[in-house]
Amino acid sequence: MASSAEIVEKINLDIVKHKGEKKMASRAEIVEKFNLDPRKNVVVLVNPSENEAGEDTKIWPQLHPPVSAMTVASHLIARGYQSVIFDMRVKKYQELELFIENNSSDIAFIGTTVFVGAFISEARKITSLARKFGLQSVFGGPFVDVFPELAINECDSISGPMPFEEGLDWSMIPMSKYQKPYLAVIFTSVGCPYRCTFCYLQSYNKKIQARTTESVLQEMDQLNSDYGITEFQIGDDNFFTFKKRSIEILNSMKDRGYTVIKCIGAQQDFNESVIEAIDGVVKTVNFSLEAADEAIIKKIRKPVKLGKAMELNKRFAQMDISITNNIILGWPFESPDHKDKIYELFDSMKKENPRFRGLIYAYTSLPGTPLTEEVENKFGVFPNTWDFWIDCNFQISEQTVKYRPWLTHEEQFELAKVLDDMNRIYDNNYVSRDQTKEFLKENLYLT
Ligand code: B12
Ligand code: SF4
Repeated sequence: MASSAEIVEKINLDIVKHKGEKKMASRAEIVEKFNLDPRKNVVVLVNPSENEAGEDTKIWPQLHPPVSAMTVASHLIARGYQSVIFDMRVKKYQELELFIENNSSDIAFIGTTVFVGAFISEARKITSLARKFGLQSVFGGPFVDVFPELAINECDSISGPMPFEEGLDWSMIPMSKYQKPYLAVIFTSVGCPYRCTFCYLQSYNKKIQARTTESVLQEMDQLNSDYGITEFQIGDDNFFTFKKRSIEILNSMKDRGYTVIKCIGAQQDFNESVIEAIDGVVKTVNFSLEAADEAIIKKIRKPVKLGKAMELNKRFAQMDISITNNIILGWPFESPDHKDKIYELFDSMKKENPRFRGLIYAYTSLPGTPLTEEVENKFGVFPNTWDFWIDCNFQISEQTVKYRPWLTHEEQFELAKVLDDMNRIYDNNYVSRDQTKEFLKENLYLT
């Protein structure tokens, strides 16, 4: 059987080898690859919801835009396809079905983005809908990249990640100055050079791709002139992979009076010139530690040092910059005092920087990562089926205990309580644990 990487390579929609160079597939090549009717030129791209369709805006007033679908749509539009995005977090299935029914004679295919979790079962619904109207269902997205051989059984064709050079056409979704319902999240790059063993980037060979400074600024300028937006979030896995480029982007943003509400970087990349460029333009920096214990940090190959985290936290406090730092509890191979080490570390970070926010998650095995493989070697292989990964998310529930076989059910529900308390204490702007507890007690959240 061909490996996942070979299958992805074989079916990749947009990259075709051309005398050793990469070039974008033309419309004719897309027609050939997917066996499409060349007369049909409408593509429906569906971003499934993990909640009931159309309900997300009631829960969160601001949503991450459907960037995956927008990226695919931008490619297809450039090749003459009219692309329509249905984001099922804000739309109902009846609306999607009605659109398909009214336009089925023009629809070339229905494309769906699939992440691990509830998105998987939603994607299955989309295939049924496509079949009802005799249309092709095409899947892409991070889960498809990890398990192409499972995905292909659930649809008609699959496609790997696409080249990533141009900005997105934001007129495909409703945008507004107030960033409702969508935040202005710009991806300037994808991928990361580090090799943390738990990270989704290690599940498959995701290449680093970075856009030019000009293309990024052009996209921001467009959002500014169309909607008056001056504040942007940067969605990159690691914005500082290519420091010179990131510094150029930040300096040009400063010149234009733009700000970055949040960006993510790996601790190692925050050198003097990066910190200088961040000053006065970035409001929140996320540099995650993932663990408060050097032994775990070494085991997961995270390129961080706890001492440097403290220094950075202090520097950012002086610059009035907020910090968010993700940490994971419940690692396989974790020592029992990890919890205490997190309390100790986050207490000191909060004391140094009242704008420090710690976000604590339960470790959950993600499909295909080296750490999941290690877990499987020790605790047994997870079923290699489409259905198994439907419940996968970072919350602890009856449905998700199966992704942490090194802990009993009881231990996991105990862990859930600790996470709850920790998040209440550190995910806010109070300076000390005592001060936070006082406040929460008064507000009856914490007993
Ligand atoms: C925004 C986001 C979310 C948003 C979803 C927003 C949305 N679109 O609806 C929310 C907050 C809801 C979310 C939730 C979760 N997420 Co999330 N999320 C992301 C994030 C940060 C950005 C996604 C993105 O826009 N990427 C940028 C685009 C350009 O890249 P892309 O998605 O890979 O798309 C490319 C290709 O995949 C392909 N492609 C994509 N779709 C399609 C469709 C077609 C038809 C084709 C042809 C090609 C194609 O082309 C695109 C361009 O190259 C990613 C991390 C990341 N940096 O990617 C995690 C990520 C996708 N999430 C992940 C996870 C684990 C989760 C959660 C399970 C976490 C949790 N809370 O418990 C939940 C899922 C909940 C559930 N049970 O269903 C993992 C997925 C791992 C995997 N192998 O599937 C990721 C990769 C990060 C991680 N932590 O490891 N997430
Ligand atoms: S530094 Fe972050 S994005 Fe990079 S491999 Fe590690 S966890 Fe993944």
